[in-house]
Amino acid sequence: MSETVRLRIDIVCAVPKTLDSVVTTSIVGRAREKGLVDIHVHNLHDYATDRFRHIDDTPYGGGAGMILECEPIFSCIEGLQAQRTYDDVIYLTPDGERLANARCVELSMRRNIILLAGHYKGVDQRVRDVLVTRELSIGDYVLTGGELAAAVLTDAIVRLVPGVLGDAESALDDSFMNGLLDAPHYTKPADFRGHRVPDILLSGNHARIRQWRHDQALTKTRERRPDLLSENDGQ
Ligand code: 6GU
Repeated sequence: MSETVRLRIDIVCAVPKTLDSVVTTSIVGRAREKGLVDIHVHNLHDYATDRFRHIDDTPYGGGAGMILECEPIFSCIEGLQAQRTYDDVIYLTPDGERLANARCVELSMRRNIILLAGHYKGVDQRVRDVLVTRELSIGDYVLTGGELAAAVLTDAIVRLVPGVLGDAESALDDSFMNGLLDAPHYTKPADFRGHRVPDILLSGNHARIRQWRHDQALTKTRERRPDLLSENDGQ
């Protein structure tokens, strides 16, 4: 409760319910309770100007799908920017830069960020031209809305904020953190239905265990993601 807030995330979206569980449960919920991160979800319908609270309209030039209008998005985001300075306004969209670990690390060190989740066919281009500083996609597939992508990004960033993970080491050993996939893990029992834990892990020789884990990580990365190795030449 008494920790200082390191990162504030404002999520602007059309379907806030999608984000409830991510923001309130597990590690992200605990980080918020500890006061390490501050997460606010804003419903674009609250910024609609008509009494039907509509926030989207048909596209100029015709075609299928609805486009989120400028007015509610500008009103919400400019209202936030009047209260504090934001380092980034990030639009979640399948045609954005594909999210990778390095970007999550960078964003975890920001002070205030806004995440804008699109919906339907996306937002009016003028929102992107004027308000947005960065566009991110969470992978090469299409979701029905950006809310789940915003939830994924929030989870990935928050766990990297210093103090959020209990064991300070654990984020450093993750897949991707050192450019390699993670080594295999085992817990008790040492023999489960005849499937034995590798002897090396029971040996108590920590130098050899560290070497074994590194070798395993390297082998797995070579097999599954050789593209990661070409970026750091295998060590
Ligand atoms: Cl950020 N949004 C949507 N709607 N679909 C996606 C995505 C984002 N990233 C991958 N697919």
